[in-house]
Amino acid sequence: MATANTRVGLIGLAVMGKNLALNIADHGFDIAVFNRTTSVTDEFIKENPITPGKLIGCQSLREFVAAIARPRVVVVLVKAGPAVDSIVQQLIEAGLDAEDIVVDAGNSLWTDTIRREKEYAGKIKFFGSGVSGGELGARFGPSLMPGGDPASWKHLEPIWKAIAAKVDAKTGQPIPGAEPGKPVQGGVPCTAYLGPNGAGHYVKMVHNGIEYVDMQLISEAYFLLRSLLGLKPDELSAIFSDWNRTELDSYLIEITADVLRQRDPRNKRKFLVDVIVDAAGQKGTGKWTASNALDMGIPANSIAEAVFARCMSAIKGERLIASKKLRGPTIKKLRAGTAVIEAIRQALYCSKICAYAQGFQLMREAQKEYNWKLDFGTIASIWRGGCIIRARFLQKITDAYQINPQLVNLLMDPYFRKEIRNGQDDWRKVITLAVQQGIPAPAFMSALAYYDAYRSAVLPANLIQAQRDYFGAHTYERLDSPSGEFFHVDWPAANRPELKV
Ligand code: NBP
Repeated sequence: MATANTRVGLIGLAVMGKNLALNIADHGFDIAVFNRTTSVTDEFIKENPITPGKLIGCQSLREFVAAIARPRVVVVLVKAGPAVDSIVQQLIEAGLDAEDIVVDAGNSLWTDTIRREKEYAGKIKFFGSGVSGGELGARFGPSLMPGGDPASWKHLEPIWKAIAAKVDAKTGQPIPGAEPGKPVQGGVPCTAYLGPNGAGHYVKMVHNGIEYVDMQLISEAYFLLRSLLGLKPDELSAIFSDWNRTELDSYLIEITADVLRQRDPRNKRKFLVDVIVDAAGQKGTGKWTASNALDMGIPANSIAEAVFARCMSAIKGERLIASKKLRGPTIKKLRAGTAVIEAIRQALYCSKICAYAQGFQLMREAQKEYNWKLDFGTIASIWRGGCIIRARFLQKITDAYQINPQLVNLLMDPYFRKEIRNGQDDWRKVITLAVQQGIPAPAFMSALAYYDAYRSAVLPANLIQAQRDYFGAHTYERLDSPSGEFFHVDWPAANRPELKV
């Protein structure tokens, strides 16, 4: 029987769990590990004989629970959904008690986290934490988004702060240099307590919704550059590398430059991107964000558009048939001048600002709905390093919310107002070009529609209200009467002589 010589354990040794366990061990914490398929645990222990903190492989959940000293911190990284409940039930049966903390670090739906916290109260303390950064992030420093009972956070905090990505305190730039067994020293950790129950998982979901738009915008920029200028992938790679030295400096732009210069392993004369099927997959967190925006009545149209763009890409068979039947303009190639490239860069940057504005607007509404007090400056600051959307401009978002924590919309911040003022002529030119030439750019267009609608004192919704009142007696408010006073007209022309023509 194992003896309790550690405070932390981890369950689920797939991509994320293995790497997070090694990261925890790198920081000197002994850690007990368990995986449902026990051969995976054996291999993991065999492959990693020496780590600064000891890895304790367990063959059963009873052995696992016994290996951890109370109060236990058990990090769960199994497939989101019923597997989480199944593991929690089994852990309770194996001996976890009311003082022990189960940290669900998977991509769980925030409402499940709220439900689980209540359901398991008195048996264990259930805590939720988003983890972003993929395999490498988990291994060398992810962005961690914890939410739940503050007393549980106190037990998790030293581990989470140790293993999180670190950024420079002054510049907000990620501190590079982590290696196996040699964690980064110093810097500000990319984690902070975000709020009770589902707050951490909610923020992680919105992070993923923004990630969907970021990726869609980059792919639209790539497609426009390619379609309009006829550039090859390695030439496009050079452009993205250049952009990575501007305000667009970010992990996703950096990996795009890498992806575009990658040759096909089967045929080195080709580029890999050209042999990859143009049908994007999705696991659901973008859809959750978009459908939550619909539920709450928040105009996160670019997030929804990015999800729909993946859906459109996935009906490749239909698109192939339609491409032979449906006519549009023939694309006329432009000369590859720097002006077009810069215009597309500006369009990408302005659209990106709108995507973040939508994500933060959504979180603002959610905090009212769930009675959270989200600190948007802190959220932006813990996304500066470790996560997939890490980007230089997150420092600017951090600054914007630190200057004005009550900021209603990111677009109203003086810095971002100026950036869009500078870039919007180019943004509009690029969208005009896309429309004239018949090149799909749905996220660019939806972001501009968001910007134009948000800055409009008057929208055509007066006509919608009149139509609604006409066919459904839904009533309307008048500009010349106090808000909250509702009117109805007996519309049918038969009853209203002045409507007869
Ligand atoms: P997966 O999401 O692919 O899950 C595989 C793990 O879940 C394996 O350890 C598997 O055990 C275990 N598991 C399953 Br499936 N059903 C189980 C059950 N009923 N009881 C116990 N264990 C069960 O792993 P992942 O990609 O490492 O992701 C883990 C979590 O982190 C997920 O929630 C994911 O959404 C989230 N996440 C993933 C990434 C990423 O880049 N992959 C990034 C951020 C967050 P087995 O070996 O016995 O099948």
